[in-house]
Amino acid sequence: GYVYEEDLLYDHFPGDFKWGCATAAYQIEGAWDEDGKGVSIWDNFVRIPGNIIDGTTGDVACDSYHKYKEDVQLMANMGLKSYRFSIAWTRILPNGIGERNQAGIDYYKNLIAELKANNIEPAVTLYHWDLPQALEDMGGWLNDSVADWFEEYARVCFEEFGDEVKLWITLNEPHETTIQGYGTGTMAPGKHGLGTLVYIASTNLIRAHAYAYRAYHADFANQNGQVGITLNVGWAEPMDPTNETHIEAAETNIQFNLGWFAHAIYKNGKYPDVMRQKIDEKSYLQGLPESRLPQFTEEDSLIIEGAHDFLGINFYSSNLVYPEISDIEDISYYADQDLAAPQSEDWYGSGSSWLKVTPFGIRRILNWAAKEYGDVDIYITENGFSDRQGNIDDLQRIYYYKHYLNQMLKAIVLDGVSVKGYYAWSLMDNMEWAMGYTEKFGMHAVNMSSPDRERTPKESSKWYGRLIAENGYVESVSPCF
Ligand code: PNW
Repeated sequence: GYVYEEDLLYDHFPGDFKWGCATAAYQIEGAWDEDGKGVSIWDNFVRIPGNIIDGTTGDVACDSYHKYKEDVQLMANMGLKSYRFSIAWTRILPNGIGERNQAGIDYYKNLIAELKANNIEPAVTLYHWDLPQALEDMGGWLNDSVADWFEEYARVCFEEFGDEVKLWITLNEPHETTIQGYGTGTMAPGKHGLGTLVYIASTNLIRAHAYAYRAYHADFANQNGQVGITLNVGWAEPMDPTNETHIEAAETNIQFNLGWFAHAIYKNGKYPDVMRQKIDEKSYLQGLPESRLPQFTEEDSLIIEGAHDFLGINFYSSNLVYPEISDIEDISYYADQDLAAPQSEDWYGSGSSWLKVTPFGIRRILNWAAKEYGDVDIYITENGFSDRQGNIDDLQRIYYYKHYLNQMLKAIVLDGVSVKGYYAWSLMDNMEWAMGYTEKFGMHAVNMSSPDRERTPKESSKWYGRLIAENGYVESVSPCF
């Protein structure tokens, strides 16, 4: 197993560092059919028995639609500088395109005003997985027109909120939208095409991001904001760091995860070479008439290349990678990589099967991204720890943040990576998608059995508030850390 680097660097973050917490509309808002909101793919997905492990829904969730003022006070108490939340597409455009819903627009205007009144900057995600059902009925992310639909929605948001919002995230984790939504079927809309549909959806997700980015810089540049995308990636550590084939497999794994979406946008308008080569060759050997990995048109390629003002990374955990040739009959995104990516038995666990505590990974992925994509501004748009009990005294969560954030500090101060901000996932316990309310990531507990959904600060929220106040690690206060 990998030995943790537990030694702390006592130093400060840059003076204008953006400290925040993150949430997503479906996971916290509730009010699923109030005030003219349209139906999203998640509103339907949760109603199919077996999809959500505890049989719950986000119909009410944390009721943030009604309790947003209280939520902003929780943030103010921690001294947050910024809040990352997502807009529910169906509140703005109930049918995905066409008619606007004023009550939905007003909700976000009020939330933004409340944040500003407390000196908290909004950082807005346009799409955190809740596609309008009306658009899914027309093929959703598999229909090439979705890039135009998304551009229309993005333009409405820029127009309505752009005077106040200066940090825009187009898509949250397109990797999960496509893998879980169109591959394994574990998330809405629950389609199964792990070696086929996933690459069609990924192509349209990348196009949609780029169309929204170009629309902003063509027609809303006077708003002076920045537009980027949020991508999730685990650090891939070679199982044997002295073995060249293990190093190569780990590199391949990062290209299939982060590079799948980042390469075209941050490098050259194309999918990573290793994906092109492997998927083209396997498609041929599988007797298919064409590669399962689409090509971007030349026109789209030009639109996509360079469509970014920053890179958002969601980072949680790591894997150990070694090469393993897969069966050619296996038509799957995982088989396409020809590798195995287990997690070490020695790594401390969490409330989520996939989340092992690996602080070293955040420093390594930040350095990897800076080297691969040049000196791009990076935001960690999510990072956090789950448990099952939801204990208020959450020392494990504090341990996680303390060591991950110190590794991020090392990436900034010792390695010179341009990290501009950090958003903890999450402000409060919430609807954890297919895991319902069983996995808790919050710095605040929410009483889900009470109609008032009372919030209670956990110890981690206090620890985070102290870190923000110090803007770094100070040896003299380390006992209370
Ligand atoms: C993110 N993985 O998803 C999402 O953006 C959040 O909405 C979610 O609540 C949070 O992480 C916690 O799960 C992820 O398998 C889904 O590595 C899967 C993975 C990572 C993040």
